[in-house]
Amino acid sequence: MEEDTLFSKIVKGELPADIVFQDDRVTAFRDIHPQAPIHILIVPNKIIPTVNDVSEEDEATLGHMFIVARDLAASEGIAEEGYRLLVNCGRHANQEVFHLHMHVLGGRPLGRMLQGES
Ligand code: DGP
Repeated sequence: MEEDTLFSKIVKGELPADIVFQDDRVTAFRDIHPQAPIHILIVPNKIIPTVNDVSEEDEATLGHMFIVARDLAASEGIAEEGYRLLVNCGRHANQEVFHLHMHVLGGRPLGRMLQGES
């Protein structure tokens, strides 16, 4: 049997989280350490550890994550001013939780994309 992740436990309701959206493919919840006024994580309900592990059969779910991001940006009131969608993959990107997730960040100007870049 596949080993649970922190996020698969949240998906199944075994760990508490501030869930803002859930359907049969994805779950969205507020990040426990928000880095912006709005910081939501969208995760596939199915465990995909990293972007390196995605397959063709995940295409619809991954596309659906963008639709959910769009709708959440609208409902959270950040669609017009703009927001950032971010997916970390692996060590150089500081990925902490090995269950693929899309960060939705907004509610303030977010600066340039990478720290230390002019
Ligand atoms: P990343 O570095 O891309 O793997 O980001 C992991 C994010 O997950 C990080 O912003 C903090 C968040 N996080 C870690 N543990 C929990 C948790 O138990 N609950 C929630 N809601 N978020 C968590």
